[in-house]
Amino acid sequence: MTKFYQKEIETMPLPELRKLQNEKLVKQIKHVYDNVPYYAAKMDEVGVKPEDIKTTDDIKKLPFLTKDDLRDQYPYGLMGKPLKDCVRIQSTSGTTGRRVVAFYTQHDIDVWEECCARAIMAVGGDENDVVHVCYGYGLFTGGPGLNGGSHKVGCLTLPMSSGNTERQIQFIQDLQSTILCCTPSYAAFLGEAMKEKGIKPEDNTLKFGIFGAEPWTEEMRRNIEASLGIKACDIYGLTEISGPGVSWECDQQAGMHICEDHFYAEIIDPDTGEVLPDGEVGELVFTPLDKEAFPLVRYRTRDLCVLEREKCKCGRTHVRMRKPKGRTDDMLVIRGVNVFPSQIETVLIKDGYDPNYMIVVGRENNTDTLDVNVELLPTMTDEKVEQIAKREKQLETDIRSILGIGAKVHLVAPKSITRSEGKAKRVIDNRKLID
Ligand code: DLL
Repeated sequence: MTKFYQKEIETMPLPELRKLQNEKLVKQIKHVYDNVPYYAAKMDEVGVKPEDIKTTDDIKKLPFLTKDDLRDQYPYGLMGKPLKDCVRIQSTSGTTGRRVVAFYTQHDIDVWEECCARAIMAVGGDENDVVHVCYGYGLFTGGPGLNGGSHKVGCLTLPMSSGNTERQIQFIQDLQSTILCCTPSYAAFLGEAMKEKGIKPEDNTLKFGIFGAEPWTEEMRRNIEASLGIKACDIYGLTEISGPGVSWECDQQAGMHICEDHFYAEIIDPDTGEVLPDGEVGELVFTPLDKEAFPLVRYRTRDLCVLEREKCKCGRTHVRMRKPKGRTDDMLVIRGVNVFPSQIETVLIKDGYDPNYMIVVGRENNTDTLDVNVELLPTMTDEKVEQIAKREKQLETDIRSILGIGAKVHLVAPKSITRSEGKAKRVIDNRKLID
């Protein structure tokens, strides 16, 4: 039977939900206009005043915010509360120049953790569960978000963080973990590692998985479910809006319910900015309805997906989003980490190479692979094989220190990478992500 963390809100009849959203939106836009001069100026520019926003239908009058605005205003320019009222920051994994830093008041943390608590109970968890969190902890929102949600439900929480697979397996066995939280690629890897150790799916205590932070397919879901002997559910979120828990799948595994009492979602045409009807693919845009410290309005996520309104069998009324189909920008999510081609380019140029390279992303055994082909300079072509291998190792070390994940570097002959007359194509993404 479906479990709920906040049943009344999660199953709220639509007219009541709309009323709640409208009330919150009116208050929120006033809060932003009064406290975020940067956004107030944007509203003034298009001649919209807080009084013009009475219902969610009016939201289309408001200007968008994009990642560029966030980079521009880094770090304090979009804050809605003074620093003394903030208790936490989290940050995206982008490491070049200006990363996105999001601020939280205690209220913001409570809302975020409640959304994660909803996700844990929606898959079937309750206070009897042992929640094994191997998302990264620290600036990344994965670990802290699920950790907080698990506390709210009252589960025994294992703050494992990522890596050290031997120890993960030992703790799963010794502490009898029942809910696994990590990226789907790491879940697949754990499944493989357990198999190699001769641990059968029916021999572990795991029941459910809450996997997200990167795109994954239905095929991958089935593989993970079989290899770990669990039910695997998707969870979505982004640092700018709070972190994991913005939406999540219930035990029906039929799309991710957006916590609509906290986040108003729209789908827009990424080229024109026009709002699209439910069921059409477009860019997902969020307006948090009660965030205090970092209150973004109409934030363009660059994630492409579809919203579905039909009522879910679980009884929840909140809209569902399908798995994101990709992104409108060039950011790659590799093993859950955000990677920009420009980060790799920076390393290459710093190490003395020309920017003639190709990034090849693939997927082997359900884990993302990252290869970087880089042209040798003509002056290097006479070097011995050992010398070239040493160069490759050096680049791999430098790329890892910037990205935080490993890449395989291949130095190739000068002029062997196709030049482009228009925009350069730097990435070949061989992962088949669209269902
Ligand atoms: O990845 C938050 C998170 C942590 C979500 C743990 C779920 C679990 P960021 O690092 O800011 O935040 O990256 C956000 O990752 O815009 C999507 O492109 C992608 N993403 C997140 N969840 C999913 C998912 C966290 N379930 C960016 N499916 C987002 C596909 C996802 N893509």
